[in-house]
Amino acid sequence: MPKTIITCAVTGAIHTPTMSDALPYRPEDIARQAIDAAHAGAAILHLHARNPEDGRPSVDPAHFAAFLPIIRAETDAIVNISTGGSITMGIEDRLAPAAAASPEMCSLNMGSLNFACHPLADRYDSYKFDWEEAHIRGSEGGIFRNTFADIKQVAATMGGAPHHAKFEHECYEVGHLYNLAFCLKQGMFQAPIFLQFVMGILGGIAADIDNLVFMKRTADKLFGTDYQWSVIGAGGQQMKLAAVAAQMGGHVRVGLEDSLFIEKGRLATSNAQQVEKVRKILELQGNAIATPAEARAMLGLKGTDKVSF
Ligand code: KMH
Ligand code: ZN
Repeated sequence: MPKTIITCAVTGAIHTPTMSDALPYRPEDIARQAIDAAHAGAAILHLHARNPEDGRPSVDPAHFAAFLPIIRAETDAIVNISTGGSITMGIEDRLAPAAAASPEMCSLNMGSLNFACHPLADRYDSYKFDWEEAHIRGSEGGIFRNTFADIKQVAATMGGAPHHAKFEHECYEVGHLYNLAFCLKQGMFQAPIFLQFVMGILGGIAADIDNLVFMKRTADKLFGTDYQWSVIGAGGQQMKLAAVAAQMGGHVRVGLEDSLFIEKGRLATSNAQQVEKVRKILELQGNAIATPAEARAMLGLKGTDKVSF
């Protein structure tokens, strides 16, 4: 069984500060939690930035530059910068942080979808910041746009010279796998590709084991054996799908971007707490955890000496 790569998605652009005191949005907190997650066993850090004043999702490269060097100085974890931004942003703006930092990896969303979280708004009767409620309720009318033109632009900007980034191909439903197969045939990407099955987002495929097997079987049909894959179980399914995926030879992603909880009804106190929990589960069931160096070799990454932060 290959070693299992743990990715930690530290803050994202969906959850808001009122939802959890543990959700980091100041650069020093994003850095601290990313470093702690790496020390707990995360080989890849999937990173978004926030406005340090009010926690609003940000794609300002300066907000990433405030924490990237700190993370690099303290861990050899692989930095994976999001090109997802948030659903209200255009692809040019979403690309800016990765183009500025030239990370070893960046995300690439393989199709458009409704990416909604509006039902969460009814859980709160007041908010820390004035942008939060509109952000949450606004997702009801939003589309997370990732057209073939958008995908091509991210692939062209980040995949070849000068960045040579490896993509975390985020697939929210089975059609996105077919989009990826088309783009692969167009020569946009080089094998081995790294798939991220994003399951449990309102607007995407539901997070259950049947669907995980369906996504895996479809990937086998489309990509043969020349691919690596990982799973995100958003919300309450996070640990269950991680445990099953690791037994199927897949990798796993945890982190407060994808779930604020450590178990049903109990908020996680940090990203590292989720990494520690998933690492314990995986090791108890016989999975060995990959180091950043092992993950680099498995994914064919360019190395930290080639980044720009
Ligand atoms: N923030 C979500 C809208 C990515 O990082 O590329 C999507 C997202 C995907 O976070
Ligand atoms: Zn993300």
